[in-house]
Amino acid sequence: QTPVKLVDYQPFSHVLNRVELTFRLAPQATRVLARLHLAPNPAGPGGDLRLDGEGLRLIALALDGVALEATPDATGLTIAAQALPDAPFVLESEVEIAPEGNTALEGLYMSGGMYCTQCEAEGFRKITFYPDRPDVMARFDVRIESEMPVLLSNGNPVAAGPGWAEWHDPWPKPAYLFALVAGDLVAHSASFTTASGREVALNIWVRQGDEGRCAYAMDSLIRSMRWDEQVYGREYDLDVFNIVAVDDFNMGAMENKGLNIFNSKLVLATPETATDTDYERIEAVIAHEYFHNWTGNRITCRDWFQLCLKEGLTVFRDQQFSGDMRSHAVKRIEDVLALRARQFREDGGPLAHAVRPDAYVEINNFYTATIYEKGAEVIGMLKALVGEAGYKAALDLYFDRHDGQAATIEDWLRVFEDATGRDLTQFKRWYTEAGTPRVKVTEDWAEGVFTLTLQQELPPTPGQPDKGAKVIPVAVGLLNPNGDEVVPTTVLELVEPVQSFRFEGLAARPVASILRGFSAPVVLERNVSAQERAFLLAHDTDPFNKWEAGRALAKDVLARMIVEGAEVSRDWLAALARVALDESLDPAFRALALRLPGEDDMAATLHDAGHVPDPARIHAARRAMAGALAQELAGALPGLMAGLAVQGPFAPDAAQAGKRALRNAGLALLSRLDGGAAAEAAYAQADNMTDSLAALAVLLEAGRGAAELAGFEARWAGERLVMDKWFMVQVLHAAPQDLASVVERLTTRADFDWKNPNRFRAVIGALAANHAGFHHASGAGYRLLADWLLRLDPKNPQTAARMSTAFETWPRYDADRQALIRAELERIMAAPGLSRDLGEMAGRMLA
Ligand code: HT7
Ligand code: ZN
Repeated sequence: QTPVKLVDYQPFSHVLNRVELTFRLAPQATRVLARLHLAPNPAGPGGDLRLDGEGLRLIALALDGVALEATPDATGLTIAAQALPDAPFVLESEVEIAPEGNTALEGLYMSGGMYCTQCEAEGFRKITFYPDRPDVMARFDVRIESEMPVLLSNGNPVAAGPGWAEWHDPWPKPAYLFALVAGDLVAHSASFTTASGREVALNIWVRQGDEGRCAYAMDSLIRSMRWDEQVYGREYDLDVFNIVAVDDFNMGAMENKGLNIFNSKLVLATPETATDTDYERIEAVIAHEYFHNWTGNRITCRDWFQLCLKEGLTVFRDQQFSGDMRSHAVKRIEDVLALRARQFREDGGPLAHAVRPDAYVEINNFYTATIYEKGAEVIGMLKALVGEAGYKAALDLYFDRHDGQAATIEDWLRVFEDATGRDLTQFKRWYTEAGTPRVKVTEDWAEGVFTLTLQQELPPTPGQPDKGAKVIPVAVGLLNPNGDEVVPTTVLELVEPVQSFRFEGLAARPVASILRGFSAPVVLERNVSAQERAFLLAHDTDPFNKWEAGRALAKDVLARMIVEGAEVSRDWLAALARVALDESLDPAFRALALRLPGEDDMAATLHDAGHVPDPARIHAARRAMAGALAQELAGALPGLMAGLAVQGPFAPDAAQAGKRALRNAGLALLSRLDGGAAAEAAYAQADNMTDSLAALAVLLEAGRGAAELAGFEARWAGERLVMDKWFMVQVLHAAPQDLASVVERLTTRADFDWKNPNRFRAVIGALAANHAGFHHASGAGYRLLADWLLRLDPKNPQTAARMSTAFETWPRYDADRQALIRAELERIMAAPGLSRDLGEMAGRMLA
C-alpha cells in the first residue's frame, strides 16, 4: 500500500478548459463519450499526459480526430509526451461501464431503478478517463440519453427532448463535483429570489409518493440560502438548484454543483416517520451542502490533503446556521458531545491524524471527525482570536481572492494574516499536528490577585512523538462567591508551554469558569471540588460551562461508582434535580443536563485516568445511577412531564423538540420506577415518531416491548427509513448478553438488505454502539462485526472501512479484550482480496 504524500504535490501537466460528455445510459452497458479540451500547462511539469480511469472498457480514443492506440493499465491511461501537441488539442474517448453492478456506490451506479453518481473523492475515474484531481477545473457540457423521464446534471438546463437532455455548467469545477441523475422522479418545487433579484427554481426530486415528505427540506434550503446572503454575503449563482434523494448512499449527502444528491433519510420527513433529531439533521445537512456552493465549489481544494479547507469551514458555517435557527447554547453542547465522542476518541487512538494530514493510502478513509469536526473547531478558535470583525474581513478577502481557485490551508491562513495583521505561524500547528492537547489548570489567590496558571501537554500520536506549543484561546469568566459575575468572559491566549494570567482588584477569591463555550478542543485538567462544580452548575452565566459543570460532576460520581463501588452522591442528585425542575431554563438544556455520560465516554475517561475500563461494570453503574436519579425525582416526575405537554399540532422547531426531549427523559426515568408501565401508555398514545421511538427504546431497556415492536413492524413494514429505526432500536437497547443473538436474528431476516448502507449501519453500526454488548467478554460482538466487515468489503469497501473504526479503541481495554480484537483485525488483514480501504484501516489500527 503506497501512500500518497503531500510533499509530492505537482500541478497537472495540462490545463483542461472544457469538457463535453455524452451518456448513453443502459444498466449493464452505459456508453460515456468524452471530449476533453486540453492544452499544455505552462506552470506544469510537462511530460506525458496521465489520465485516471478504473474499471472502464475502452472502446475508442482519438486526438484531434485521429485514432490513437493506447492500452489502459489498472489505474488509468498514459499518452506519451511525444504523441502530444504543444498547442491546445481535443482528446476524445468512448468507454463502457456497468452501473447496475456497481455496489460500491462510487462513480455511476443504480439505486432503486434510478441512475445516480457519487464522484467525491475519486469516483469520476470510474466514469471516464480523466485527470481526476480537484485542482483540474473545467466547464462541463453534458448530454444524457435515456428513456428515464427525468434527466439531470450540473448547472443550467440547455435543451431537452424525448429521451435526451443537455446541461451546461458555466462555473469551472473539478470532476468530484460532477453529477448525473436519471430516473422516474417527481419534484417538490419552490422558487427563491436572490438578494440581487434573480429567480432560482428549486426542486427536490424524489420517488412517486414521497413528494409529500419534502416540505421541511425545502424550507431548510430556503432559510439556508437567505442566511448565506445575510451572514456571509454569498448569493446563489445558477438558475436552478436541484436536490435528489436516493436510498443507497455511502454518506449523508453530496454538494455536486447545482445538483446535490442526498441520502433519502436526510430529505424525507413527516412527523409520523421522522424524529426531532432527524429534522434537526435534515436542516443542518441541507444547509451544509448548500453552503458548499461557496466553500468547496466556488473555492475548492488544491488536493485532498486540503480537505478540511472546505469541510471544516462548511461544518463551522452549518453550526453557526443551526445555532441561529435554534439555540446557540444547546447546539454548542450537542456539538461538543459529538466532538468528544468521535473526534477525541479518534485523536487519542491509533487512527489519530492531523486536521491536514500529510499522507494517505485511501482518501475515502480521511472523511473523518478530525477533518470535519476538529477542522470546524480550529476555525472557531481563529474567530475567537481575531474577533468578529477580523473574521468577517478575512472571509471577505478569502472569497475575493480565491474565487474560482483550488486553494490550500496556506492560502486560508494568509487571508487571516493579511486581513488582521496577525502572525499565524504558531497557530498553523493546529492543522499539522494531531492529538488533543491537555491543559492543566492551577489557581492561586493572594492579596486580591487571582492567578491562573495554564500548562499545555501535547500527547504523542502515530508518527508525531513531539509537538510544539499550540495557540490555545481559553475563554474565562470569574464569579463572586455569591454567584455574581465579576469578570465577564475574557479570552486568554495560551501560547507558551506554561503561562500565568493575573486578575487584580478582586474583593474575594473568585470561582473561575474556564474554557467557556468550549473555546478550544482540549481536555481541561483541573482539581475542582464537587462543591465548586455544583456552584458553577447553579450560577455560571455561560450556558456551556453551566452544563459542563453538571457533566463533570456526573462523570466524577459515576467514575467513583465504577471504580470504588461508591454510592451515588446525594449532592449530585440534589444539584441535578434542581436543574431538571428549574422552569427558568430551556427544556432542551434540562434534557441535556439529565443525559447521563455515555458508556464509551466513561471508558475513555477511566482509561485517561489510568484505569482499565470494565464495560460490564460501567453498564451496571450507569443503570444504578439512572435508578437513583429516578428515585430522587420520583415525586416530581409526573408534574414535570405533565407540564411539558405540547399544545397544538406537531412542529419540528426547537421549542417543541426541547419539550419532547425533556418529557421523554422523564419517561425513561419513570420506567426505572414503574418497570415501563408509563412507557407502554406513552407508546400507545404517541402521534409522532419522536415519542413512539423514545417510548419503544424505554420499553426495550426495561425488558419489555415485544408487542410494540410487532405493532411497529406491522405498521411500517414497507417504509425503509422507518424500518431502519426498528432494526436499530432493538440492537442499541439489547441487553449486553443478548446482543449477539439479537443481531443474528435480525440479520437473517429477508428485509435485512445488507448492501443498503442505511440498513447495514442500522444493525451493524448499532452493534458497535452498544458498548457493553459489543465489548462482552465472550468476544462475540467483535467476531460478528469482523464477519460482517469481511462480507461487505468486496461489495462496498468504503462503508466497510468506515465501520471498522469500531475497533479503534482496543488499546483501552484489558489484555483479554485486546487480544480478542487484535485477532479480529489480523483476521481481516489476512483476508484474500481485501480492499485498499479496509486494509489501510486495519493496518493502522494494528500498527
Ligand atoms: N463532501 C461530501 C463528502 C462525501 C463523500 C466522500 C467520500 C465518499 C462518499 C461521499 N459522499 C459525500 C459530503 C459533505 O461533506 O458535504
Ligand atoms: Zn461537507
